[in-house]
Amino acid sequence: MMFKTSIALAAIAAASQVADAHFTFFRIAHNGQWEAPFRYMRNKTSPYEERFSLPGHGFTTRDYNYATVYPDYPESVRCGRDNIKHALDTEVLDVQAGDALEFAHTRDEPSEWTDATFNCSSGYGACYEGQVGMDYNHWGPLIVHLSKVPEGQDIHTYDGSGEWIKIYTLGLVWRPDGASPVDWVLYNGGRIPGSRYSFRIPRQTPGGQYLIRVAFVDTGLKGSPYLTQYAHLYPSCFQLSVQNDGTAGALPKGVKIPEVMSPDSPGMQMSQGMHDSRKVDEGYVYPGGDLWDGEKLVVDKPDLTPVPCEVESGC
Ligand SMILES: [Cu+2]
Repeated sequence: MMFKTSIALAAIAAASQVADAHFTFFRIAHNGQWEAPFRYMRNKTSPYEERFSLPGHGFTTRDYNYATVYPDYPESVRCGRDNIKHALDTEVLDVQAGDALEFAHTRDEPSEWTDATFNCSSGYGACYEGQVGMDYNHWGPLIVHLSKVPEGQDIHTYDGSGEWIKIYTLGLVWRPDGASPVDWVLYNGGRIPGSRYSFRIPRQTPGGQYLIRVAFVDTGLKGSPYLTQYAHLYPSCFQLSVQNDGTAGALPKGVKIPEVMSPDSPGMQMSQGMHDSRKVDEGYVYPGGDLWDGEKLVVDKPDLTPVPCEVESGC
Protein backbone atom coordinates (compact mmCIF):
# COMPACT_ATOMS: atom_id res chain seq x y z
CA MET A 1 0.00 0.00 0.00
CA MET A 2 2.69 2.38 1.09
CA PHE A 3 4.61 1.65 -2.04
CA LYS A 4 1.64 2.26 -4.33
CA THR A 5 0.93 5.57 -2.62
CA SER A 6 4.45 6.83 -3.27
CA ILE A 7 4.17 5.87 -6.91
CA ALA A 8 0.92 7.83 -7.16
CA LEU A 9 2.47 10.86 -5.48
CA ALA A 10 5.48 10.67 -7.75
CA ALA A 11 3.13 10.59 -10.75
CA ILE A 12 1.33 13.72 -9.50
CA ALA A 13 4.65 15.50 -8.97
CA ALA A 14 5.76 14.54 -12.46
CA ALA A 15 2.48 15.78 -13.93
CA SER A 16 2.83 19.21 -12.32
CA GLN A 17 6.37 19.48 -13.66
CA VAL A 18 4.99 18.84 -17.13
CA ALA A 19 2.54 21.72 -16.70
CA ASP A 20 5.41 23.99 -15.74
CA ALA A 21 7.17 23.10 -18.95
CA HIS A 22 4.75 25.44 -20.75
CA PHE A 23 3.66 29.05 -20.29
CA THR A 24 0.97 31.68 -20.70
CA PHE A 25 1.02 35.37 -21.56
CA PHE A 26 -0.81 37.16 -18.79
CA ARG A 27 0.30 40.75 -18.55
CA ILE A 28 0.48 43.81 -20.81
CA ALA A 29 2.74 46.88 -20.73
CA HIS A 30 1.34 50.07 -22.25
CA ASN A 31 3.96 52.67 -23.24
CA GLY A 32 6.47 50.98 -20.95
CA GLN A 33 4.18 50.67 -17.87
CA TRP A 34 3.23 47.18 -16.71
CA GLU A 35 -0.42 46.77 -15.82
CA ALA A 36 -1.48 44.44 -13.00
CA PRO A 37 -1.44 40.73 -13.94
CA PHE A 38 -4.62 39.82 -15.90
CA ARG A 39 -5.87 43.37 -16.03
CA TYR A 40 -7.52 43.90 -19.46
CA MET A 41 -6.94 40.21 -20.30
CA ARG A 42 -9.55 37.53 -20.79
CA ASN A 43 -8.52 34.91 -18.30
CA LYS A 44 -8.66 31.15 -18.86
CA THR A 45 -10.40 28.36 -16.98
CA SER A 46 -8.16 25.66 -15.49
CA PRO A 47 -8.41 22.73 -15.51
CA TYR A 48 -10.52 22.60 -18.66
CA GLU A 49 -11.89 19.76 -20.76
CA GLU A 50 -10.85 20.44 -24.34
CA ARG A 51 -12.48 19.03 -27.44
CA PHE A 52 -9.39 17.30 -28.76
CA SER A 53 -7.85 14.19 -27.31
CA LEU A 54 -5.14 12.04 -28.74
CA PRO A 55 -5.29 8.46 -27.47
CA GLY A 56 -2.39 7.67 -25.19
CA HIS A 57 -1.41 11.27 -24.59
CA GLY A 58 -3.89 12.17 -21.88
CA PHE A 59 -4.14 15.53 -23.55
CA THR A 60 -7.84 16.37 -23.11
CA THR A 61 -7.72 17.95 -19.65
CA ARG A 62 -5.55 21.05 -19.80
CA ASP A 63 -3.97 22.95 -16.99
CA TYR A 64 -3.46 26.69 -16.94
CA ASN A 65 -0.23 26.89 -18.92
CA TYR A 66 -0.82 23.98 -21.23
CA ALA A 67 -0.73 24.35 -25.01
CA THR A 68 -3.75 24.75 -27.27
CA VAL A 69 -3.79 22.86 -30.56
CA TYR A 70 -5.70 23.41 -33.78
CA PRO A 71 -8.37 20.67 -33.23
CA ASP A 72 -9.43 22.24 -29.89
CA TYR A 73 -12.52 24.43 -29.56
CA PRO A 74 -12.19 27.41 -31.94
CA GLU A 75 -12.59 29.81 -28.99
CA SER A 76 -9.63 28.16 -27.27
CA VAL A 77 -7.42 28.57 -30.34
CA ARG A 78 -8.44 32.21 -30.67
CA CYS A 79 -8.07 33.56 -27.16
CA GLY A 80 -7.48 30.74 -24.67
CA ARG A 81 -9.65 28.16 -22.94
CA ASP A 82 -13.09 29.39 -21.87
CA ASN A 83 -12.05 33.03 -22.49
CA ILE A 84 -15.56 34.21 -23.36
CA LYS A 85 -16.75 33.31 -19.87
CA HIS A 86 -14.20 35.79 -18.53
CA ALA A 87 -14.81 38.53 -21.12
CA LEU A 88 -17.70 40.24 -19.36
CA ASP A 89 -15.58 40.93 -16.26
CA THR A 90 -12.56 42.10 -18.24
CA GLU A 91 -11.77 45.82 -18.37
CA VAL A 92 -10.97 47.60 -21.62
CA LEU A 93 -7.59 49.32 -22.01
CA ASP A 94 -7.62 52.76 -23.67
CA VAL A 95 -4.77 53.22 -26.14
CA GLN A 96 -3.83 55.57 -28.96
CA ALA A 97 -2.94 54.27 -32.38
CA GLY A 98 0.88 54.36 -32.39
CA ASP A 99 1.26 53.42 -28.71
CA ALA A 100 3.86 50.83 -27.67
CA LEU A 101 2.93 47.47 -26.15
CA GLU A 102 4.72 44.50 -24.65
CA PHE A 103 3.49 41.27 -23.07
CA ALA A 104 4.84 39.15 -20.23
CA HIS A 105 4.55 35.40 -19.82
CA THR A 106 4.68 33.06 -16.86
CA ARG A 107 5.84 29.46 -16.69
CA ASP A 108 4.49 29.04 -13.18
CA GLU A 109 0.97 27.89 -12.41
CA PRO A 110 -1.19 30.48 -10.60
CA SER A 111 -0.95 28.44 -7.37
CA GLU A 112 2.83 29.01 -7.44
CA TRP A 113 2.74 32.77 -7.89
CA THR A 114 4.10 35.04 -5.20
CA ASP A 115 4.59 38.81 -5.06
CA ALA A 116 8.12 38.19 -6.29
CA THR A 117 6.73 36.83 -9.57
CA PHE A 118 5.54 40.32 -10.52
CA ASN A 119 8.11 42.43 -8.75
CA CYS A 120 11.03 42.26 -11.13
CA SER A 121 13.69 44.88 -10.63
CA SER A 122 14.86 44.33 -14.18
CA GLY A 123 11.78 45.79 -15.86
CA TYR A 124 10.55 42.39 -16.96
CA GLY A 125 6.83 41.79 -16.43
CA ALA A 126 7.37 38.46 -14.65
CA CYS A 127 10.33 36.64 -13.17
CA TYR A 128 11.36 33.65 -11.16
CA GLU A 129 12.09 34.56 -7.57
CA GLY A 130 15.66 35.82 -7.43
CA GLN A 131 16.06 35.84 -11.22
CA VAL A 132 15.99 38.66 -13.75
CA GLY A 133 13.06 37.25 -15.75
CA MET A 134 11.76 34.02 -17.20
CA ASP A 135 12.86 31.85 -20.07
CA TYR A 136 10.60 30.75 -22.91
CA ASN A 137 12.02 27.22 -23.32
CA HIS A 138 10.30 26.85 -26.72
CA TRP A 139 11.47 27.40 -30.29
CA GLY A 140 9.29 29.48 -32.55
CA PRO A 141 7.88 32.93 -33.28
CA LEU A 142 5.65 35.26 -31.33
CA ILE A 143 2.81 36.74 -33.39
CA VAL A 144 0.33 39.52 -32.55
CA HIS A 145 -3.04 40.08 -34.23
CA LEU A 146 -5.80 42.68 -33.96
CA SER A 147 -9.48 41.94 -34.53
CA LYS A 148 -11.90 44.85 -34.77
CA VAL A 149 -15.18 44.15 -33.03
CA PRO A 150 -17.77 43.86 -35.81
CA GLU A 151 -20.42 46.57 -36.21
CA GLY A 152 -23.28 46.11 -33.75
CA GLN A 153 -21.28 43.90 -31.35
CA ASP A 154 -19.55 44.63 -28.06
CA ILE A 155 -16.05 43.69 -26.97
CA HIS A 156 -17.36 42.02 -23.81
CA THR A 157 -19.23 39.43 -25.85
CA TYR A 158 -17.31 39.33 -29.15
CA ASP A 159 -16.01 35.78 -29.73
CA GLY A 160 -13.20 36.58 -32.17
CA SER A 161 -14.88 34.90 -35.13
CA GLY A 162 -14.30 37.97 -37.33
CA GLU A 163 -11.12 38.92 -39.20
CA TRP A 164 -7.67 39.14 -37.64
CA ILE A 165 -4.79 41.27 -38.90
CA LYS A 166 -1.22 40.50 -37.93
CA ILE A 167 0.68 43.58 -36.76
CA TYR A 168 3.83 42.12 -35.21
CA THR A 169 6.11 39.10 -35.46
CA LEU A 170 9.21 38.31 -33.45
CA GLY A 171 10.92 35.43 -35.20
CA LEU A 172 14.42 34.25 -35.93
CA VAL A 173 17.88 35.57 -36.68
CA TRP A 174 19.99 33.66 -39.21
CA ARG A 175 23.48 32.81 -37.90
CA PRO A 176 24.95 30.38 -40.43
CA ASP A 177 28.33 30.12 -38.67
CA GLY A 178 26.76 29.13 -35.34
CA ALA A 179 26.08 25.71 -33.85
CA SER A 180 22.36 26.54 -34.07
CA PRO A 181 22.04 28.70 -37.19
CA VAL A 182 18.31 29.28 -36.60
CA ASP A 183 18.40 31.57 -33.56
CA TRP A 184 14.84 32.18 -32.28
CA VAL A 185 14.94 35.57 -30.61
CA LEU A 186 12.56 34.89 -27.71
CA TYR A 187 14.14 31.53 -26.96
CA ASN A 188 17.42 33.37 -26.48
CA GLY A 189 19.56 30.25 -26.59
CA GLY A 190 17.57 28.75 -23.69
CA ARG A 191 18.84 31.35 -21.24
CA ILE A 192 17.02 33.16 -18.44
CA PRO A 193 15.64 35.66 -19.13
CA GLY A 194 14.11 35.30 -22.58
CA SER A 195 14.35 38.34 -24.82
CA ARG A 196 12.25 41.47 -24.34
CA TYR A 197 10.65 43.37 -27.18
CA SER A 198 8.24 46.19 -27.83
CA PHE A 199 6.06 47.02 -30.81
CA ARG A 200 3.59 49.70 -31.82
CA ILE A 201 -0.05 49.57 -32.79
CA PRO A 202 0.05 50.95 -36.36
CA ARG A 203 -0.75 54.68 -36.40
CA GLN A 204 -3.20 54.00 -39.23
CA THR A 205 -5.37 51.73 -37.06
CA PRO A 206 -8.93 53.12 -37.13
CA GLY A 207 -10.53 53.98 -33.78
CA GLY A 208 -12.79 51.40 -32.16
CA GLN A 209 -12.86 48.33 -29.96
CA TYR A 210 -10.39 45.54 -30.67
CA LEU A 211 -9.21 42.24 -29.34
CA ILE A 212 -5.43 42.02 -29.40
CA ARG A 213 -4.15 38.46 -29.48
CA VAL A 214 -0.60 37.52 -28.57
CA ALA A 215 0.48 33.97 -29.29
CA PHE A 216 3.64 31.97 -29.22
CA VAL A 217 3.70 29.31 -31.94
CA ASP A 218 5.72 26.24 -31.08
CA THR A 219 5.69 25.07 -34.67
CA GLY A 220 4.55 21.56 -35.65
CA LEU A 221 6.73 18.92 -37.28
CA LYS A 222 6.16 18.25 -40.98
CA GLY A 223 5.21 14.67 -41.80
CA SER A 224 4.64 13.63 -38.21
CA PRO A 225 1.59 11.38 -37.68
CA TYR A 226 1.43 12.24 -33.99
CA LEU A 227 0.65 15.14 -31.75
CA THR A 228 3.84 16.86 -32.91
CA GLN A 229 2.21 17.57 -36.29
CA TYR A 230 0.22 20.26 -34.49
CA ALA A 231 1.85 23.50 -33.49
CA HIS A 232 1.52 24.10 -29.77
CA LEU A 233 -0.18 27.45 -29.43
CA TYR A 234 -0.05 29.79 -26.45
CA PRO A 235 -2.68 32.48 -27.12
CA SER A 236 -3.99 35.23 -24.83
CA CYS A 237 -6.29 38.14 -25.69
CA PHE A 238 -6.57 41.61 -24.22
CA GLN A 239 -9.47 44.04 -24.72
CA LEU A 240 -8.56 47.41 -26.26
CA SER A 241 -10.29 50.62 -27.14
CA VAL A 242 -8.18 52.37 -29.80
CA GLN A 243 -8.37 56.13 -30.26
CA ASN A 244 -7.07 57.67 -33.44
CA ASP A 245 -6.24 61.38 -33.56
CA GLY A 246 -6.48 61.71 -37.32
CA THR A 247 -3.94 59.30 -38.79
CA ALA A 248 -6.48 56.51 -39.40
CA GLY A 249 -6.28 54.53 -42.62
CA ALA A 250 -8.26 51.53 -43.76
CA LEU A 251 -7.84 48.06 -42.28
CA PRO A 252 -6.73 45.46 -44.83
CA LYS A 253 -8.42 42.11 -45.33
CA GLY A 254 -7.67 39.85 -42.38
CA VAL A 255 -7.49 36.12 -41.73
CA LYS A 256 -9.72 33.79 -39.70
CA ILE A 257 -8.68 31.98 -36.58
CA PRO A 258 -8.48 28.99 -36.16
CA GLU A 259 -8.40 28.43 -39.95
CA VAL A 260 -5.02 30.16 -40.41
CA MET A 261 -3.60 27.95 -37.62
CA SER A 262 -4.39 24.61 -39.33
CA PRO A 263 -1.40 22.28 -39.79
CA ASP A 264 -1.27 22.88 -43.55
CA SER A 265 -1.46 26.68 -43.31
CA PRO A 266 1.78 28.56 -44.08
CA GLY A 267 4.30 28.59 -41.26
CA MET A 268 2.49 26.12 -39.01
CA GLN A 269 4.91 23.25 -39.61
CA MET A 270 8.61 22.94 -40.20
CA SER A 271 10.97 20.19 -41.25
CA GLN A 272 13.09 18.19 -38.81
CA GLY A 273 16.10 20.19 -40.02
CA MET A 274 14.49 23.53 -39.15
CA HIS A 275 13.15 22.07 -35.92
CA ASP A 276 16.76 21.20 -35.05
CA SER A 277 17.72 24.83 -35.85
CA ARG A 278 20.06 23.75 -38.68
CA LYS A 279 18.30 25.40 -41.64
CA VAL A 280 15.36 27.56 -42.67
CA ASP A 281 12.89 25.68 -44.87
CA GLU A 282 12.61 26.79 -48.50
CA GLY A 283 9.75 29.28 -48.78
CA TYR A 284 9.18 29.43 -45.02
CA VAL A 285 6.92 32.27 -43.87
CA TYR A 286 5.89 33.04 -40.32
CA PRO A 287 2.44 31.74 -39.30
CA GLY A 288 -0.72 33.83 -39.00
CA GLY A 289 -0.98 35.34 -42.48
CA ASP A 290 0.55 38.46 -44.00
CA LEU A 291 1.84 41.31 -41.86
CA TRP A 292 0.18 44.74 -41.92
CA ASP A 293 2.73 47.55 -41.83
CA GLY A 294 0.02 50.19 -41.49
CA GLU A 295 -0.19 50.77 -45.23
CA LYS A 296 -0.09 47.40 -46.94
CA LEU A 297 0.06 43.68 -46.27
CA VAL A 298 3.54 42.20 -46.70
CA VAL A 299 4.66 38.57 -46.89
CA ASP A 300 5.99 37.83 -43.41
CA LYS A 301 9.20 35.92 -44.00
CA PRO A 302 12.43 35.87 -42.03
CA ASP A 303 15.30 38.15 -42.92
CA LEU A 304 18.01 35.68 -43.98
CA THR A 305 20.85 38.17 -44.03
CA PRO A 306 23.61 36.29 -42.18
CA VAL A 307 24.27 37.70 -38.73
CA PRO A 308 27.67 36.89 -37.19
CA CYS A 309 27.80 34.75 -34.10
CA GLU A 310 28.71 36.74 -31.03
CA VAL A 311 29.67 35.26 -27.72
CA GLU A 312 26.67 36.82 -25.97
CA SER A 313 24.28 35.29 -28.49
CA GLY A 314 25.40 31.89 -27.24
CA CYS A 315 25.73 30.48 -30.74
CU1 LIG B 1 5.18 23.64 -24.00
